[in-house]
Amino acid sequence: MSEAGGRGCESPVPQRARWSLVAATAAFCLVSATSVWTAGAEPMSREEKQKLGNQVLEMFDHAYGNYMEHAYPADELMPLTCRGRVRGQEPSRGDVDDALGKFSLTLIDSLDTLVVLNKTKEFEDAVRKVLRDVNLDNDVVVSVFETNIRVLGGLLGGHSLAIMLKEKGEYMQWYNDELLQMAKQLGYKLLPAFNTTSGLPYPRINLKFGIRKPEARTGTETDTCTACAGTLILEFAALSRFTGATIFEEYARKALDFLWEKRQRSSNLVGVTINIHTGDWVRKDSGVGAGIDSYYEYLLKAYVLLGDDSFLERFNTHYDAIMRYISQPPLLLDVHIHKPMLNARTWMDALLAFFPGLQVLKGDIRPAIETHEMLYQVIKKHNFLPEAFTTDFRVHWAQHPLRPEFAESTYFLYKATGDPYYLEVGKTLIENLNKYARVPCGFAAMKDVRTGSHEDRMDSFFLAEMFKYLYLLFADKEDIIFDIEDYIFTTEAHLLPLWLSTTNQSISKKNTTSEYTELDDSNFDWTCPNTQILFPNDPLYAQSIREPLKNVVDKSCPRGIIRVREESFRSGAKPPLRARDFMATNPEHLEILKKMGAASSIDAEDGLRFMQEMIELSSQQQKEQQLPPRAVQIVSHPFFGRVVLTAGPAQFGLDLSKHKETRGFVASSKPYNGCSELTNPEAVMGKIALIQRGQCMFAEKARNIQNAGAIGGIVIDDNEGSSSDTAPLFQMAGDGKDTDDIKIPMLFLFSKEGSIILDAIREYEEVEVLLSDKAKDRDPEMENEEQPSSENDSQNQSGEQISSSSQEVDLVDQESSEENSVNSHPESLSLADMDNAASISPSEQTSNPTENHETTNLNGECTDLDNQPQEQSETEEDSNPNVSWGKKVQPIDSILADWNEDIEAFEMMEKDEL
Ligand code: DMJ
Repeated sequence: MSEAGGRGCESPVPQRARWSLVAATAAFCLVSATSVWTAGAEPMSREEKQKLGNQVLEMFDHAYGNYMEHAYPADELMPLTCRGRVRGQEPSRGDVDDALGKFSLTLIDSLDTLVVLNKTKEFEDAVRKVLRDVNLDNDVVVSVFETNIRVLGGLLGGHSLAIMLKEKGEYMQWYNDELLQMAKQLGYKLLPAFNTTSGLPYPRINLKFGIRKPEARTGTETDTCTACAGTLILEFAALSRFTGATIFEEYARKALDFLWEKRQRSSNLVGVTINIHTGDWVRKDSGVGAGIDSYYEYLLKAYVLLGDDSFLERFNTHYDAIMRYISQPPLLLDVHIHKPMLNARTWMDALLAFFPGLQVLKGDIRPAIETHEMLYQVIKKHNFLPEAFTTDFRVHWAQHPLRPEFAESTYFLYKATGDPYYLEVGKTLIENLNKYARVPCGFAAMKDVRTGSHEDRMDSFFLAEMFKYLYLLFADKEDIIFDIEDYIFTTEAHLLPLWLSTTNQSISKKNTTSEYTELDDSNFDWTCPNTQILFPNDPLYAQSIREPLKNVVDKSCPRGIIRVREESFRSGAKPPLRARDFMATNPEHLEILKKMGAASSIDAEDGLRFMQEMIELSSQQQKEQQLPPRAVQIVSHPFFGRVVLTAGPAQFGLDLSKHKETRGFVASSKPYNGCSELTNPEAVMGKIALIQRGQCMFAEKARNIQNAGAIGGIVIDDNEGSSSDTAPLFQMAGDGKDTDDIKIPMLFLFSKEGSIILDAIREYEEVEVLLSDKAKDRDPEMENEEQPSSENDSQNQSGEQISSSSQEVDLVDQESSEENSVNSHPESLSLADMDNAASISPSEQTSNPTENHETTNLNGECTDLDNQPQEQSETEEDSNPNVSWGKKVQPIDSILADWNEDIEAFEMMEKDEL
């Protein structure tokens, strides 16, 4: 353990006194570097920083203002249809909806952001609204985790800043701990979730009926995610220490203690999901992203906030394991807890973008800079961080729900290094948000970062976190009305005061004394990061770390960076059979397969990996069959390209991926189904015709509108309420005849997306759209005209909305939309087919269809291959849900089914080893 502490860490401090000092120093160490930095990237002027800060304020106003005007008291804003998302009134989105408890989620999540952004008056109004309107006793089943981090955290953050303001003597003079009382009420509502023998909470709870009552409609779950059970301590301990009711901190500690006990002892890693009754790991893969992320975050921050050394010891133990097994700079790749040298995945999820920020708090700056740089390059490629991306930086899951993690890490890295490079990064984030996510009624999540299409969704964390971190990034001390260093950020960026470390400590003393005597200090890193030592006489430190990674994303070739196991270098040994190379017709391969698991532990390990790769490959194959969506971008006033709808292509007509986009005004065809010669050719001539799905083949519709002079067509689903949010896209198939005569482009929109265009026509009459394979940048002139640069302008902007009154989206439940959805991939390639595709290397075959396929040429450079996979298709007849789909049996599925037994055997083997 080094004692190289910064100011405040220099001399050994008695343990008890250290509790409060630790909290203060952790924050202190983050601020000191900003003044150290003197060179590197071009410094940003104070004016420029202020301009960007003001831009963040204006953007917040646009998001918050539209939520308050069009959605409140609903939980969230639906920015495309400009209305509130009320649970039960929209098609279910599954688990995502468990954050919605009919408690005005976005308002509560935004409370402390208002104060950070210096909107004290608005904060005062917002608190009054929460106290007046919010009901925490709804008959709704909510996620314990989300309710804790967003609502309990939001109330506590609001309370923390309310008492700070009250003490200052100007605002909130009337405030009498009312938010805290609400928080306590909510805390008690969550406690029944902990009624398990393990002490791990149930993942869901009914706010009115708890867990056990028959009306609760929950309590049968057996599993929860590690982060779900391990991300409670900050809010629960703060609640205990604010109120003196110790039970909350006790329960959260118990859950953490249990997780710690259950860590895999040889790797010191935890799995993604755990059985809340038995404590068995249900998913044994382990990373720092989805499902685990904030468990690690809360161990370190619990130490900072509560000054309890046992949390630091746990964190450091896990951190060592993470750096040993998961960190493969600049990548962070999931592994198996029992076999940590085995990668569990070939892709990373966007949630791990918080990790560099946590590494800064830990004081491990180098890998933080590396991972952050890699993530930034992925962002530069796709404008946003896709929900998941492969080790060779292709899109794996294309959505982006405006997550704040990358902005969070950018802020912490700037605080630690003072390197203006991170200000430029923040500027890019702001530009991209305004350019691609801003819609007239708020900011819309990206449905597909490749096409730029939107989803009717603006999550509350966008207001709780994104604007806070972006504003703080550009703010100087005097721009914030309180000292941010006196607070710690929860995982939802809510602010809790560090003085809690010395308040009501009885619980921590009670729970931790015995453990202290057993602590192994050798693993302790007691020091806080000292930026003077991190950047000794070298202000170019961060830049020198980034430099070698400059082109890591652009120059990467498929699968280039994945770790090669040491064993594969065993001299003389044959490299293990990889799933991507497997040929079912190759007897040698079959022989190797048979041996796996039988001969030696190395073979068994190869076997296990092989199975995992097969599963991975299978799911990748399935993904590849999902077709590249197209985009319908509304370009006329007041949209100006800001609303982008996800559309399905056609197997006939102009291929938009190969040709320039088609732009034109839209007109409804008559008859609307387009199944006979149009009676209104003058209306559709030179325009893009809107046609309703049904009654005849897609190709027939295309011919009819083409004959009437249309330059393109959009088929709108007749299944009311259907949406690309809940049903997979398909491509419109021909009619079995030669379709070469169809020259115009045809796209398909589900009903919900289609109704956005129909509503726009009702409201604005002239609606112009762009049909393309990827949303185009907006016209800069229009951009200037429409994009207010000052706070005041934002009101004008939000005045121009898509009217929600005419928008009627019928309710469809998840089940029925799933029934209608297309699950089969009739034209998918089997493994054997892939082997025959001799000109394409195995790694290329796993590429995503809409990405450029890169391979290495003789010069070692990456070149593009354009390898269009076959796509899923639907004809008009296919669309009848009663007609069964001709599913072609996929050899890989049957192979996997045969191997299920083997997989179980491998799992047993793993258990036996424990
Ligand atoms: C937030 O709600 C929290 O940061 C949480 O820990 C995980 N991520 C979401 C936003 O992406």
